[in-house]
Amino acid sequence: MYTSLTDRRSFIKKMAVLSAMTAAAAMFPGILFAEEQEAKIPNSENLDWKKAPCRFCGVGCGVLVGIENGKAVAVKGDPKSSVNKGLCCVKGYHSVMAMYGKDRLTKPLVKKNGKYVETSMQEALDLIASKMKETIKDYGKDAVSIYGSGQWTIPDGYVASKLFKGCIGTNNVEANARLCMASAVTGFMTSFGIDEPMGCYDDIDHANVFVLWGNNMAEMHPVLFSRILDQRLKRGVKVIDFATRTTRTSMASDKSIIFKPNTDLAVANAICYEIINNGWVNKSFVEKHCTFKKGLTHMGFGLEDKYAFTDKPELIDFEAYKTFLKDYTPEKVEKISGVSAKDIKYMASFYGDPNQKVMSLWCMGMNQHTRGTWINNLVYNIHLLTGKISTPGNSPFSLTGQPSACGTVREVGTLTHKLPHGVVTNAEHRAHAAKIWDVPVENIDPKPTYHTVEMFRALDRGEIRFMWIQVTNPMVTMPKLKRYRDATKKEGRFIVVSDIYPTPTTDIADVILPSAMWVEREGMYGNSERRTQYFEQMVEPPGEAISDTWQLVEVAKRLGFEKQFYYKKETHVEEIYNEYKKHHEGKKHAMAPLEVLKSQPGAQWPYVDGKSTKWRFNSKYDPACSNGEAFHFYGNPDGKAVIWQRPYEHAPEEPDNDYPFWLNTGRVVEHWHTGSMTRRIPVLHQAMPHGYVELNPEQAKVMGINTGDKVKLTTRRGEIILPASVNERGVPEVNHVFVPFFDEGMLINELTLDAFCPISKQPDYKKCAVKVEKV
Ligand code: MGD
Ligand code: SF4
Ligand code: MOS
Repeated sequence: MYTSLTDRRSFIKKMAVLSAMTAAAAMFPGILFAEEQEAKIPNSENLDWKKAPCRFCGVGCGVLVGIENGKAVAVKGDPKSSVNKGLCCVKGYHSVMAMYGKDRLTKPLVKKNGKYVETSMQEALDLIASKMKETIKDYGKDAVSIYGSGQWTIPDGYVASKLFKGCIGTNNVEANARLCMASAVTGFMTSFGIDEPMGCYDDIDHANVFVLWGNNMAEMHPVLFSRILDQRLKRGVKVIDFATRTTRTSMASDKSIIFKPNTDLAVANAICYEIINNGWVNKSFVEKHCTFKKGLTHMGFGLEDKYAFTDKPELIDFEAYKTFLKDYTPEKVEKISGVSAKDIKYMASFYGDPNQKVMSLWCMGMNQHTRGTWINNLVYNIHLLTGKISTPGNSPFSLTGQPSACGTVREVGTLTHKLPHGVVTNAEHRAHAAKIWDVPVENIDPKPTYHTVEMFRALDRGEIRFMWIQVTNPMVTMPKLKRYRDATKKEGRFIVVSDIYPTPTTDIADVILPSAMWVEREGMYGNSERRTQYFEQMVEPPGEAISDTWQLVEVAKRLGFEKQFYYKKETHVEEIYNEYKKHHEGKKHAMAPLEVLKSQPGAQWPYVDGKSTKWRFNSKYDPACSNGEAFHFYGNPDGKAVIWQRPYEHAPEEPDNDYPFWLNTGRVVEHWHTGSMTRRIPVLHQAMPHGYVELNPEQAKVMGINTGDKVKLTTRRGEIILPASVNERGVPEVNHVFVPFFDEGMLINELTLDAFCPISKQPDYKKCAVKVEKV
């Protein structure tokens, strides 16, 4: 029996090494650690090497895991993987160590009189099922919910969706990818009518110019960034970093351009203005393949409960769009954005030059944005106006944060409005899913319920009474955390948490289930380039830990859905994948057979006639194109892509006299999100032992703040004290600060704002107003 799981976490704090920041500063993603890892394994040829996708980020590197006496002891990059060609980053190389932290959860724990008591798995599952039944009886089916993850394997997310949407009949299914990729999804849906990138990582080998739209690739997508730097050595390509803060990416780029928060909207419009004004429009492409639309504006930020918004798109013509752009001349936008007209013209010149192949890359800078859908649309506009899309090297490319945000959340559809391959609001899609799920079609509710922020608000209000949280740590990662943490603790709420380690989220659980992670079980992930990758079970999970899929299937059976969850084999994965594949049949989205995924480092959907598709919407590569033209944007009924008129608008909270700084937050290369795994890997923990606040060096000097000094940050939502970091990792602008979110001891989300993009419902973690004081 444990009186407090927090005690079990205290060893992390003891491991902190003060001088380790210097070690981290000397380390560059990739390369260095390859040698170190090899050196550690004298008999690497005696190990049994098995292939898997990396556990951590959405790049989805292929790795080989070295097994010795039933233990995973080493990792190397899989030279056969076209993603990483044998390379890994520091997290990948040390990933197996994440399984062997001393305080793994090994037994189900049930809270009794404020204390956690070990119980058997059978009893814990019985308790969960009976609580769910009771809640549904007392409060209705929409009082039970599941909050999952882009780190769910495809089978985990699939059975969750089938149980909640198909069997119980509630759309209370959400995942942390709402915090992460939702704006990318609505960007794709509004511009192309179908989700996920048209291009692939091979674009890196073809492009001459790379424009990074607020994407610290050197730390967040290190292996892909290494591939870009490798192309620079080989072919002299150009890298332009367009961002609000100077990072390792800026330092490694050919040009760093800094803009004021939210004004990327204005700059993107100015680039389009330049393209049109200079006659650089690819007229035949635009005439054949594009339409122009505008939507509603000034629609607020979702700060109030039950906020609802539906856009009203309207067709416009090219002339109207041209007139709209007159407000966005480079000279006018210089005043808004702080980017010189010269630099705007410089960026536009690459997009406008028919001889340059341009790849635009982005991730959280554009997605965590209260106008996230818009900025995704605007970058597509640039590529559509110039026809630089869907061909090798001409590629607007939305990168993904998590290993299966695409595979599990977007493709399986674990969001309130989604179904595997479809949306709940469409009768045909419901019928199709119901047939495969073997449930009456009336079971599937045609109305979406709550997106993530609203789901936690509904828990607070008491509309939701039961929440099952799997593979995510929301008590660290929700914005405006206090409200949502207090919600979980209210009387009459029942929270189940499946995790592998104690976390601030297990701290608020009524039942904790120990999960088997990554290669302790079988599964698949889907990465940013539509690549589905399989991994087999390689080692035994500790104690009674078991896969999230199995936990869900066992509870489903207890709820009376034996028929729908009858799987012949103990591991279920093969049967579940084959069932899941049926949802995606057809040329637009077919998934590769399991045998193919087992035999090679993944395959890219649409997988048709035994082949992966590298470039979609281009009839040379994509078997789903059928209009007889070179390009076919078949996601939209008219076969065309949409160029959107979207204006620049302000962020919901900007610095003022009381809170004079911008607060920006994000990740660091060493740590995976909330650090629950990577902080248990000694070398990563020592390299980056605790959170900090980065300040502008000149301003820090004026304020008398040096690295290590204590600084108090205050927003309208809360305050925290952190050590300062000056001139170490990143360099913010004057009146800006940056704080990473990996340290559960310094919860930056106590301070962040829960405003979100009205279309995607994705919160903006990159912008709010903060006061900064030395203490
Ligand atoms: P993770 O640390 O990835 O963070 O937020 P989270 O998903 O909350 O949490 C994964 C959890 O799963 C960990 O507790 C880990 O121990 C557990 N786990 C690992 N493997 C398994 C398994 O196999 N089974 C189970 N059941 N559990 C497992 C990420 C989220 O954070 C994201 S995606 C984004 S993009 C947002 N970014 C962001 C930001 O930029 N700034 C701020 N301030 N907040 C942010 N929050 C969001
Ligand atoms: Fe893993 Fe991402 Fe690093 Fe590749 S870049 S090794 S997928 S964490
Ligand atoms: Mo969040 S999908 O990992 O960046």
